[in-house]
Amino acid sequence: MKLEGIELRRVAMPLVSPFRTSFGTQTAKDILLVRAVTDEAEGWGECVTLPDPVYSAEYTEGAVDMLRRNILPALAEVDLAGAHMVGELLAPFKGHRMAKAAVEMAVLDAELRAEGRSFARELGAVRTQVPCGVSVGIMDEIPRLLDAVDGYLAEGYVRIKLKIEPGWDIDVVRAVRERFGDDVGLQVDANTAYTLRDARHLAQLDAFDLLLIEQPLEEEDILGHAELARMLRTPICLDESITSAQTAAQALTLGATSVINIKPGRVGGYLEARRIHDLAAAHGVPVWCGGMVESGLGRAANIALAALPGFVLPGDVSASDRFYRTDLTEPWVMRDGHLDVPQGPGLGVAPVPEILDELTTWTEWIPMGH
Ligand code: OSB
Ligand code: MG
Repeated sequence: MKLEGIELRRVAMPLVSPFRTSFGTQTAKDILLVRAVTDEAEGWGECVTLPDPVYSAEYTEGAVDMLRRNILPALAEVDLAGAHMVGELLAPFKGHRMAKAAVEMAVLDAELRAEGRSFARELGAVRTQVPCGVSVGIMDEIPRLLDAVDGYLAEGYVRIKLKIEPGWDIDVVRAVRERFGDDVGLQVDANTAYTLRDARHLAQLDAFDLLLIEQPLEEEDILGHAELARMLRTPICLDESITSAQTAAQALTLGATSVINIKPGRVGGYLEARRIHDLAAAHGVPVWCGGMVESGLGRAANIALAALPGFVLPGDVSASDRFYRTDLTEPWVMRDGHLDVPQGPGLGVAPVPEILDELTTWTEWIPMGH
């Protein structure tokens, strides 16, 4: 396989409704795509950065700069035999895992399409369908939230995740339990909005039999999460803090997390995501697939990952219409609370040309010949 060039592309995708988390409100996505063109096939990668460094240190303009300045020049210098080489080639550059992940995904897609193999097969999927969870944003008032949850349950989602922050937590969870009962799979995500001083407050969540609480404390506070874990019955699940298999191993050893949210972009790509899956499985620790409001491209790869055996909890793997009226690809449609794992070569889906053209705001071609 010979990498001929990489196209960077940005697409503007309106969201069906504002999505509010403890770090801010998104009303539209400005998605950075990476298209890897080889002599045999082309592949797509999706960069999951947000416009501002409010979820993690990365942000979209920074990813574009890093791709141009360091990542793509490093790839241009070598004969790239496949996606397995990307991580090691880029290891000299610290951090910037979402930017690295996007390139690795594009190269992997091109490689797999050329060979006629799917992401699911390559990663080790054991299921042909995955159950769908949905992440529900913070709202202005509880009745509106209950209407939203009611709608998602009616559509068939098998698990609800509520975004929480101080002032939007215990009462909200109680209201959802009172209205929808104890059988609904329910979890919460704080996106680092609390401190250890809130431990007794957060312990009130123990009354509601939640699947887990995601990332209550700041990203770097592994020991704080270990201490909090000893004070709560609700399992702690790290998201932001887990940036690699190495940090995952440390967090597990220290007792800071008993479940892991695996997001490929956050950890540098689907191959590192699989390593974390394998590590967690060896520890008997359940994992689930997180989301970053991906288009149909990133969603396809996430569905394939979520079909690995250790993904025993439903992920933030929802249908296209959870976020988008028009997806870049054929829409992902949920049936009976599940999505079908894509089985075609590579991602098994590609952007619809007319939709891609219409939503594209910028492109840049970077040749790779050397
Ligand atoms: O913390 O899981 C998170 C979206 C953007 C940034 C961070 C998070 C999220 C979500 C949405 O919760 C998950 C999805 O894509 O469905
Ligand atoms: Mg999260």
